[in-house]
Amino acid sequence: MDQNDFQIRLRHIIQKHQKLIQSRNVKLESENGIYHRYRYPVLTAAHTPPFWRYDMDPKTNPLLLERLGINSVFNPGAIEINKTVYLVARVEGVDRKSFFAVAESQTGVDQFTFHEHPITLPETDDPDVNVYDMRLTRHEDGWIYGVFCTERQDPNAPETDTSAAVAQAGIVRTTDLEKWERLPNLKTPSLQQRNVVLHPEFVNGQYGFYTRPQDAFIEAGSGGSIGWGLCQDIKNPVIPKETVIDGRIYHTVKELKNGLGPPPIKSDKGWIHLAHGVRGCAAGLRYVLYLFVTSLRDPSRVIREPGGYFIAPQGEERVGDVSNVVFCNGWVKRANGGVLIYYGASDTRVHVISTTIDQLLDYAFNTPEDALYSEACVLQRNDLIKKNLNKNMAPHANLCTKRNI
Ligand code: M1P
Repeated sequence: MDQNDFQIRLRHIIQKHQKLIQSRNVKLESENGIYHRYRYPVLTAAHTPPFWRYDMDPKTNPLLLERLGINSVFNPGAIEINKTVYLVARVEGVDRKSFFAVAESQTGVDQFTFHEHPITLPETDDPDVNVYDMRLTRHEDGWIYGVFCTERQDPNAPETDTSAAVAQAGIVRTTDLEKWERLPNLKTPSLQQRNVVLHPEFVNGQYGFYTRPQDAFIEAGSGGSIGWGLCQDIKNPVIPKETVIDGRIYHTVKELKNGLGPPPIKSDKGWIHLAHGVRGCAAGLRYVLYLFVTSLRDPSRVIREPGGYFIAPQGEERVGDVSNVVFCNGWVKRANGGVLIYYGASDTRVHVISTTIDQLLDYAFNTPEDALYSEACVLQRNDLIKKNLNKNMAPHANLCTKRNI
């Protein structure tokens, strides 16, 4: 490639990236009245700046080859600061290692642009091999905390086992998303932790953490539910006692395991939580998102849990590195009562849905609970049908059916 071709191709790479990050999203018609999906993902591997991937010096890269490829961008933490939405995304290189990087947008639904450099995360004495899924909590103590999963090889695994891993909760804090202070990893009574979330307010003068205890790295074992514990000193974070607050239940969306998503949003009716529930099937694990509400007086007490999933993978969301997964660890409540929910699709890209606090509360308090048995589910549905037909609520509704013989 001569100098001219090199420059033409480089310009093309940069212009293509520019076009992508300047493109607008399209709000789609709501299919359920609860939220709106958007046509395009808000972050993908292609959104990462080309200068993170290419050596742009014709002397050292005369063929203009990609040197450090990016595989995927997913599962971001989210926060709004001065009307700008910031995502701290999980960016995964082609070497499988994840790191964190900040992208920002004024609209929150499109034009997300990465900051110049990814986050250089300070280490503890025992360095992380892999880090992912940061939850951002604006705490009433004045700091913005990032709680993430830190993973390393299991030191107790037999020498022949090169994949056994230990996952723990790492903690950083910042005031500007630029300078990050690393605190010690959270200590809990469990062997492994993932999906740990810091509650935004003090509870009985202590820091409250939602946890997800598990025995092994992939299998939850005796853990796998959403737990809760209090910690006295955030600089020496220890949870002496962990209690399950939202357990796994047979033949529900959270049969195999579950884990809390972003920090809860406070509303006048309770703390609104979004979580992921996992079930196993012939195609592997299926991850969906579900919602529940906890008490304002005691954020560890579930007061309402609608049955079923809130959102499940759809269309292209179903396909990716780990297919059939939606996973959320970031949402923002906007000043007008709107809520933007960011979710990773199949461990590959980030999508957004928009809704409002009113819609979430209506959904939470008026959607029936899981009736747990097929027969009970039919009765539940028949109640709805009877109500609609008796009261002639929807005069055109019976056009959709034939009368029973
Ligand atoms: O691959 C699906 C998800 O698996 C893990 O979540 P959990 O601990 O609940 O199984 C995480 O690695 C998450 O990042 C990933 O999206």
